[in-house]
Amino acid sequence: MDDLFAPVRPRTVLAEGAIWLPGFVPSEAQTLHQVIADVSARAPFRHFRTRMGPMSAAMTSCGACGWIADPSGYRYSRTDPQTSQPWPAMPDALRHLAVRAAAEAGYEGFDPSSCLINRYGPGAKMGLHQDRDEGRPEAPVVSVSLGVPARFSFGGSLRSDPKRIIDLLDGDVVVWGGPSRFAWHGVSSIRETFHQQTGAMRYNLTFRAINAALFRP
Ligand SMILES: O=C(O)CCC(=O)C(=O)O
Repeated sequence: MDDLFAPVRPRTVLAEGAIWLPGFVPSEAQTLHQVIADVSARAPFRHFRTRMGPMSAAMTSCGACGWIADPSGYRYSRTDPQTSQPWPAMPDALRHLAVRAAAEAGYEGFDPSSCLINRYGPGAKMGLHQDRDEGRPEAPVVSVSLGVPARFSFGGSLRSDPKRIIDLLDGDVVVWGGPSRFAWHGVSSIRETFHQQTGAMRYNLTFRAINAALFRP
């Protein structure tokens, strides 16, 4: 039975072009966990090493391009540098979810070519950043949260712009595009807590359309 006293979390416009859809995916959650396991069996989670050291979130990708980082910087690649193989194809369950969420937020015809899968353990975080390497500024970013909660900061196109701080729960989706496409955003350190399906972990799926011609191999 639903918890009658659970706070109502209405869909919320975070800024022009950016919308938070609380609890958008609960019925698909089981399938998504299986899909994450299948993708990571072929393209294992890893902590990319940047100039500042290893990233605290472990990552993998599926789709035509995957996001990668190394001491020379950040970019997309058509192959997984760890296996030298193309990234696993994006499973239909993921693609359909992203297309449906984008449409719900007003972005019809979203065609994601990359899904970055982040895995955060307790204490892992993601610093404030913009997504600006995709070469497809007209396409939104679709971000799906699974597992334990995360505190998400969402600002404007300047780093110094004021931020909205929201708690993302299992099944929440945030979509940003249009005037918010280059909004600064980040995730605070994940608190040690428990989720029935993911234990202490949080997973985030970030779907983006990429201009693959800009990236090789
Ligand atoms: O984990 C999140 O909610 C955000 C992830 C993110 O910003 C990214 O992967 O670029």
